[in-house]
Amino acid sequence: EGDDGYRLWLKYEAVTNAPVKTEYLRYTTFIGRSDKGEITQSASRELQMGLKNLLGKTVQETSSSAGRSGGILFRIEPGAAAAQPAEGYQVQLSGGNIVIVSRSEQGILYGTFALLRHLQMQRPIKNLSIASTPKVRYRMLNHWDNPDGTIERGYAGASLWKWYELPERVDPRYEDYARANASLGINGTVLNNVNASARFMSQEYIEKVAAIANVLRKYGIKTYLSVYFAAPKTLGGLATSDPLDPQVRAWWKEKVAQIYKEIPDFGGFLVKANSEGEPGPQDYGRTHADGANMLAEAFKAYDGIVVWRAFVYKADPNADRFKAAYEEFVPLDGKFDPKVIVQVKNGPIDFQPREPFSPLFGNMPKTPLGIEFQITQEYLGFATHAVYEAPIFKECLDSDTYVNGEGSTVAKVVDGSLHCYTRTLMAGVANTGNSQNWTGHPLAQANWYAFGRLSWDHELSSEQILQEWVALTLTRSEKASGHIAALMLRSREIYVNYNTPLGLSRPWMGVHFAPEPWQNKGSRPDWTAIYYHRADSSGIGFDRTASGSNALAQYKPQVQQQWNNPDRTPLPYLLWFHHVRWDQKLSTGRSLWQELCTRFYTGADSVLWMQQQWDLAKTSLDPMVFTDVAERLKVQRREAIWWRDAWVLYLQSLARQPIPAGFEPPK
Ligand code: GCW
Repeated sequence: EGDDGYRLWLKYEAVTNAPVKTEYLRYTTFIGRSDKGEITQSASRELQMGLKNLLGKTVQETSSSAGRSGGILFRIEPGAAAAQPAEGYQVQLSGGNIVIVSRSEQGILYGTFALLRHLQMQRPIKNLSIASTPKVRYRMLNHWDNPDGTIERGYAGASLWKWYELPERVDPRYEDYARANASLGINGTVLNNVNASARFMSQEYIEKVAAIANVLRKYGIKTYLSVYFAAPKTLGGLATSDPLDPQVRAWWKEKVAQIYKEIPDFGGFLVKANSEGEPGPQDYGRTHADGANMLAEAFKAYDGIVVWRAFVYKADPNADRFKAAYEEFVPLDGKFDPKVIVQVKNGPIDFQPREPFSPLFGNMPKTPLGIEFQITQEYLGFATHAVYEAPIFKECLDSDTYVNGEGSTVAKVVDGSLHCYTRTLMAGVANTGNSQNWTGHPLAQANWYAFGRLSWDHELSSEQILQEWVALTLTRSEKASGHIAALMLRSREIYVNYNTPLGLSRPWMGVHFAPEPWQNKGSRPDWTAIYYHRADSSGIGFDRTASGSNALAQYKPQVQQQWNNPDRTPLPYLLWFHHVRWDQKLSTGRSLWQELCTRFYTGADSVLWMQQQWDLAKTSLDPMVFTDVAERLKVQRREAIWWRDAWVLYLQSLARQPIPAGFEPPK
């Protein structure tokens, strides 16, 4: 019987090492829990289930643990370390017990998962001392799930949410979903697509949503909804959806009240407005702030928030899409209601394999800016290519904006420390679906894991997170983990090499996963390939310096200096900012054309190396997982060649240069 991947990183496999097991048995004779909360109840249940599997033992819960030792105690101390976020926790040895301390029930739950992680990794209990607090307050998944069960840019099956059978039937999988998220510290989820259906605002759907919220609540997760800005008109029958219209405002107020009646801890709204054809306040000559503030007003009496996306760009062939969000949003800094968080994609364009950080970070000091990452692999090979994304997230978070001098990283903007705001948010576009293993590609589970862990603590390293995930999910063999870690840590760079080397980007239309660099027609000028790469007979790349679109001017001078001179621009960013001649010599000693070819070819060939690494781990892996990944790597190899050849053949028609020696020309 093989592992179908359903249990993710919560497998709780039996501890077989005798001394470790003996130590664990000594500290797990009871669970001491005196409060009656439903979140600590989940924690206790998880612990019981975990210990049952890890140690083969049934552990009873008791409310009277005074004077006893050898157990695990939950201790809620509302006054403790009041300066710390309530969700933080400490797990340590005290009086012969393992004690999990927090100000809140949620913190106890997170501490419990930290302890279970510790036990799964078979670390010693002697000297046990784990303390952690989240750096970001709203740690959310965004599902792009539609009411008909499809998922926009989803590659792991259909939606987890079975709207047709809700609210009566509550799929047990919702609880496993909640457990997985809570184990990472995720505390919010937006159930539906930002290209939102107004249907979610109907009483019928609010009741369905409430049934899911009832499950998630037990794990400290709040439920949010994406809203269709024109709902007052389409659903409410009003003549307008103008945010300054009193009737419209009253409609939203009423709607929010209706939601809170069913979901008393409702999280709030996520809004995509005036973006890619979605309606919004600009339809009525109003601003994003007018729209967001109207919704914020409807939440006045409640805890909920409004998350307003900054993903906007107009279909202007002469404009640079790179600059659009900054141009629309920076003038609104300071105009948003305190209940609003503006959610910004990590890069200025659209979840490309590599992007510079969005210039909005640091340039709206009076507005809480949340960051949006994409976990689902829209531009990263769907669910067939192995791409470990933590390095993408980290690269952005660690980028220095220089807004308050050196060290003003994106992470410090996002965690609020730079501009002193407390409503901080990190969102990830989910890669989950109803595939048995949740994410389609078994290794894509690591991306969900990495996002969650980073949303809690962005200082964790990609390596550290990966090591954890591999040990919890795939194998504890050191040798095998070494091969898997090598493969995964290099996977993003390899993908970039065969897909978009040297700072190319490819957010064009079509199926979003077919190499069509020649595509020059689309329903909008900025929905073509040539708009982005600007290849011609002289060279390739988008000039964003003063001689071009001057998008660079949106960054602080220190950042501009990194990228404004083609001779000094680091190669990974070169074509993001410069149109470079084919025969231009680069720092590698090769011409641009030769360098591009070298990257396409070595990138595609590196997939062979990935296959070798995976094969070397074989004997330590579950056969089902091994085969699944091995077969996907074969597809990846084939498609890497497909990408390479498409680019090389197309670019060769412009560059008119031979394929460098040593590389076999495409057939
Ligand atoms: O990346 C693009 C996607 C759209 C998506 C949009 C967005 C939900 O191709 O599918 O729509 O971004 O983020 O709004």
